[in-house]
Amino acid sequence: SNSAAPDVAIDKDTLESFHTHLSKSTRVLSLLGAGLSASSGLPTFRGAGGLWRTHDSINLATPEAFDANPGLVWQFYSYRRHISMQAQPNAAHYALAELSRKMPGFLTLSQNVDGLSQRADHPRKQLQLLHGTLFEVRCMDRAVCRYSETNFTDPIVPALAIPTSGTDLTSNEVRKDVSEQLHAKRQAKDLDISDAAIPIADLEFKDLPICPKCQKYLLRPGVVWFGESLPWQVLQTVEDFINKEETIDLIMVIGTSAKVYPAAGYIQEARDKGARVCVINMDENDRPSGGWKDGDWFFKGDASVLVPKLLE
Ligand code: BV8
Repeated sequence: SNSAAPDVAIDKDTLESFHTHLSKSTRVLSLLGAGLSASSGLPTFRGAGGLWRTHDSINLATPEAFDANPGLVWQFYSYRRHISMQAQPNAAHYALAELSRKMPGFLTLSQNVDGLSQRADHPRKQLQLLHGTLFEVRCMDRAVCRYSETNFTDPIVPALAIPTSGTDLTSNEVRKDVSEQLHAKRQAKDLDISDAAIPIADLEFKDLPICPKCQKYLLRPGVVWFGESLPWQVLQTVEDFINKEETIDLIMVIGTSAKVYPAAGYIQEARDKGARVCVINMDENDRPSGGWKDGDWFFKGDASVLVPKLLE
């Protein structure tokens, strides 16, 4: 559910000009980022409470990090699976799903791996998961074994249960206190699993998810790490949409710092096909690189409040 965000004042004329353009649009893209799920309680990667701030993303979201310390990387992803499953899609996720049903030419490109768009019944054919999802896991051996599965088991293996600080959890009083501490820690600052409250257990290979098919390699999260290519079928689908003959009317850039490529590059590609740009962001400084054009819109505020207003 949405945090009780203060109602966002939107300039009437600006909103009207956007609604007029949207009503005449047939080919529309959206590029979604972590800010879309912020109101669902999930931490973003940069800015206040950003995930990466306490960790260099290179430490946690690369194949090298996984090879070097699969236990640490799995604790990071197991935690994000846990909080993503606890979270609920917000009004913006539902509004985007609704627009998809009304507009066959609307394609959503999501950088988010939290699964919330899927749980808002976003039509699957109109949702491209640029960076994969936390809820697919696959064998590390992509050449021979190639096993992959959809998996919502939390924790995926017992050793990845969110460790408490060794507190005896028998009494409810203690359990309540620990969960409040963990929750407070989560809300108050970055996810820092190197913190004392969530000690990093030294997990052995045998403690981690092992591929049930080949029984030789670890399973890994089905996300795209830095330095890895986006799934070729996703790249193909997006390029096919963009390279169609007709122009693109609009790209909505929602809750993203637009710093990660090639995802962020789609904004310019849409512009090159005639699209006007509508940015929805909490921070007025987070505008896509490549300059601001006449006719673009910028709506400052919480996506979970703004997006339903813009798409109604
Ligand atoms: C690749 C999955 C090559 C894992 C992620 C140029 C071209 C190509 C590549 C590169 C390039 N330059 C650099 C690179 C390398 C790299 C890259 O882009 N690095 C960046 C840091 C410069 N790119 C790659 O490595 C990509 N791969 O290019 O491979 C290749 C090609 C062929 C063959 C082999 C290799 C792969 C990148 C994918 C990485 N994986 N995620 C995981 O999630 O753990 S990226 C991850 O970070 C997310 O998926 C997301 O994409 C990104 C976070 O960005 P945002 O979603 O924008 O979140 P952020 O916190 O930054 O911003 C939140 C925004 O919301 C803020 O603006 C904030 O103000 C706003 N906000 C907050 N609250 C709200 C709000 N707005 C509205 N309402 C609110 N309530």
